[in-house]
Amino acid sequence: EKSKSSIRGAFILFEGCDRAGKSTQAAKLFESLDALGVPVKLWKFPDRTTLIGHMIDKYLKSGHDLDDRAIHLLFSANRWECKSVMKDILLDGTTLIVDRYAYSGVAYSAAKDLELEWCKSPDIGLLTPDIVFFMDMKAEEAAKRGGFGEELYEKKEFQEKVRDVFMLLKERTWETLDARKSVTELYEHIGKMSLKIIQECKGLPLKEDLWK
Ligand code: Z5A
Ligand code: MG
Repeated sequence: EKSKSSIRGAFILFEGCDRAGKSTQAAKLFESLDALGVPVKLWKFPDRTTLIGHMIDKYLKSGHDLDDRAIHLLFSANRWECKSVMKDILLDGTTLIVDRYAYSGVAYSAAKDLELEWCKSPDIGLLTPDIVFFMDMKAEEAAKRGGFGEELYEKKEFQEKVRDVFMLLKERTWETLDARKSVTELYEHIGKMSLKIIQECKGLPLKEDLWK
């Protein structure tokens, strides 16, 4: 058993469609918290470093024909295999910045017309983020940014469907941000909000009730 210090880290999540700037903001937040001496780690899903992550990586890069439900369950399994390590990190007092999570899992699969409730069910009971920065932008505009179209899901019409599902998943922990703003302008808000959440989470129990 881990020693339970009363001060835990915050679970800060970045979600959104492709090229919305999630990884850019996650890295920026990591650097500035780290520079402030806040214990912090950065995590990305899919976590392509694990065995399951390797399968997902292969699927995304090759467009390898895999049953939609099977790949959905692999993305979810990839989160479950990381849960206990993420939990230990947070309970140790380290803030975790996560780049994509179960909301992406549901959004991309439901956009392939799998039932929303079915898509949510394998992730029920995962760690619950304390705040979700939802980077919102139309696929049309995101497509103008670099690197669009290299992987399987990077098609405009599909990304619009993904965005529609994301909208259905909004909860009160969500902060919707206009992802068309400049990196600096977005970060000003994200940095401030994150420091506030980190303070608020201290002493609060860690939640493991995603979608319960
Ligand atoms: N997927 C799934 O199906 N199920 C799941 O459970 C999970 C994921 C977890 C791979 O994800 C795929 O997996 C993804 C969802 C699916 N499919 N798609 N599409 P990924 O996270 O590995 O995807 P990615 O290829 O790394 O792209 P991304 O994460 O979507 O991009 P981003 O992180 O949001 O954007 P970025 O890399 O920070 O920025 C993109 C570009 O825009 C870059 O050139 C930046 O310099 C630029 N940028 C960033 N911010 C700005 C602003 N504010 N202004 C102008 N330009 C900017
Ligand atoms: Mg990214």
